[in-house]
Amino acid sequence: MKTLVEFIWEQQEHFGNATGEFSRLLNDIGIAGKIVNRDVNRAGLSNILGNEGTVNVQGETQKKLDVIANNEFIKALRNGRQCAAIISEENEDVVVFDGAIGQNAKYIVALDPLDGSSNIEVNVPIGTIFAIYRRKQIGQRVTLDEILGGGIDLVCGGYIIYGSSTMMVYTTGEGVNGFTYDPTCGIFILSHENMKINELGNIYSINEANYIYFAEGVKEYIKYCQEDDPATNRPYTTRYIGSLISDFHRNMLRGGIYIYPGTKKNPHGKLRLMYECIPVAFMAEQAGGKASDGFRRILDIPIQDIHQRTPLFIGSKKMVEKAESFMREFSPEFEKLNP
Ligand code: P6P
Repeated sequence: MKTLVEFIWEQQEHFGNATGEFSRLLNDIGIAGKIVNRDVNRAGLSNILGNEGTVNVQGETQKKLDVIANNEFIKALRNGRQCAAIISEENEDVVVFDGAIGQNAKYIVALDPLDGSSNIEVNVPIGTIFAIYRRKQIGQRVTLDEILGGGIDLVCGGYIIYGSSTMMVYTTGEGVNGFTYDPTCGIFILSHENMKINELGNIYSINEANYIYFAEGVKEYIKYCQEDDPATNRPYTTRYIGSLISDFHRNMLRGGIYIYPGTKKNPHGKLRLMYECIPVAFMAEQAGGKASDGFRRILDIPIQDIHQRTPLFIGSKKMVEKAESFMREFSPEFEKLNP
């Protein structure tokens, strides 16, 4: 049995001269995850279900738990003093910490504190998604120019899924590892070492209610998934939970493809680049999978706005490549729609 803390310190030794700051930051995220897990698990009993009565920067109704989760992560990261600033789905602007940490801490965390929160009332798994960026220079207060001007490097992508069990899954570029939370002793324990996505799966995950708005390439790929061809294990089956982390976690364990495409109405799709797509793309690639916007690697898309959206095709490598081939053949015009 290896705990998250033991694993983090072991990895730190592997990095040789690590100072322990990143390890402490990752542990701070784990602490906030435990607190959010407690709140999510008791939501029906503590009058924290329902809407906050506000909307976030995306114009989406904020659930009470969205705000609670956001505040818990900001508090844990501020107290941990290893993070200089936070980019959150729930905050329009970058949250830069006051004083020395806002200038001298080495890391910036981009966060969707509680993704899929519209599912909370119906007990569907939801998740926290995070990316950790290392600052190229410290000593001055974090600015938007630093973030958008190439002043940061991605060093970690991860999520915490609050499901039938709570798990923390992350990568620092050395493979993907999953830790299951043991509530009886309050620790995350390594349960899924070196996770790998099958090159080919038989599950496709997309909200087909939007079918009439999809690009021809997406429509053709859906038809491909539904064709009767036992030699290629088709028709595939479809699963769509409506909670990115739940759909992605299934892909990590069983293989498959998740698509949230751009449409003629919303060519950039719905999901946000910095704190949803980049973290899951980093993990997908580290697990042998693939992640693109239908044409370009997610991790190569330039960050031009902290709340920028992008289409997302992610999961089993061969399935993403097949979907990309349909996009190239039937919807080449969509390639130009994204910056
Ligand atoms: P739709 C949740 O709001 C979310 O950001 C993802 O977690 C989820 O996959 C997607 O949106 C669901 O969107 O339009 O299918 O309801």
